[in-house]
Amino acid sequence: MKGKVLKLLRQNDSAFLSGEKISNELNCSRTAVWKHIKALRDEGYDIIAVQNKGYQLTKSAYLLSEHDIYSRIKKNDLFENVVYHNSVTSTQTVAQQLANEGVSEGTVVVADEQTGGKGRLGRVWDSEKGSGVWMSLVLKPQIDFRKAPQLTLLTAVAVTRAIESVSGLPLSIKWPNDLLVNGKKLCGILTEMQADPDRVQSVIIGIGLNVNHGAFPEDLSEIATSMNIEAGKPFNRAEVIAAILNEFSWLYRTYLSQGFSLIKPLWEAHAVSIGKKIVARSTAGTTEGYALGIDGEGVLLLQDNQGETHRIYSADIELK
Ligand code: BT5
Repeated sequence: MKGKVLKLLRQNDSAFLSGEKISNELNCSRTAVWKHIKALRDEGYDIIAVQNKGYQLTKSAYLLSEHDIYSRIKKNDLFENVVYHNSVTSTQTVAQQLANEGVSEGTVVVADEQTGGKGRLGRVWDSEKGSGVWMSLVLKPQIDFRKAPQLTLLTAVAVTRAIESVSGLPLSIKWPNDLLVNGKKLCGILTEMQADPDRVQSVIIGIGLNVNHGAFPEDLSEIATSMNIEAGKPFNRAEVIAAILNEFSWLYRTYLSQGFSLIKPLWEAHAVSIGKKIVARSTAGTTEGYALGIDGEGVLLLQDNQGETHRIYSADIELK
């Protein structure tokens, strides 16, 4: 309900909205409206109240809260359950626990800080407090487990489109899970799955997106960037999250009904590694060659210097 009050105030675009109008819209008493306004103020929203005029949201705070995210998500979306934490070890772990407990598909776990953010293969994901979007999506797609990596590519498309629409920044996708701006990493995606031999139980998609960082620790400063650094201004993280979730939900629905074929050209339109000389490093070894593209399943096709084509399912890619 608090989220709905916030949504109405925001829709009113900094004009006054009467308590009566809010109570009519939300079918609750004016006392209840006042209680929610007070709670929003306690969260840091700057809402002024003027007699005979009503309420006005005076500034959009850069705070993050589940109500703020919820109030921006379009109706009838896949994502209706947002779980927000100030600080967690990893949103992946929290989301996996929730999935094990039977939470519904479309649950989103967001944290302001991660103390043990995870990359792939046990790497560390730097998740500074108050600066980024650290979130995990719980999905339960009825797909063959071999297709789960396609969801990484779908997520890359969703995040790319969302960030471009919110900020105008041009993003490129480096197969399989890096989003780059000006050659530096803005976002990483981690797809983890629990599956039986014949069925996927849950897929947890982790998105780590650098939003308002002004600078990075020394070990990352050469390779990482943020929306703030690239665009020269901060962004409201709840708006960024909602844009990602809104993009993701229609792409995901399209994917479930029509497969990967519609996602593939959207992915290719942003791919930076295709058509280039690359080195692919994986636990199976290192292959150098020419990235031909991805196949209909999202697998990377790499032609080595002897002309042999390799199917790469998972690797770190370095552009030559
Ligand atoms: C990834 O791994 O890129 C996946 C990152 C997924 C993070 C999200 S945040 C929400 C959810 N909860 C989690 O615990 N994780 C997910 P990988 O391709 O292995 O890249 C990891 C490498 O990226 C590190 O070894 C660093 O070199 C670099 N790195 C670490 N933190 C970074 C940051 N904030 N920005 C850019 N690069 C970073």
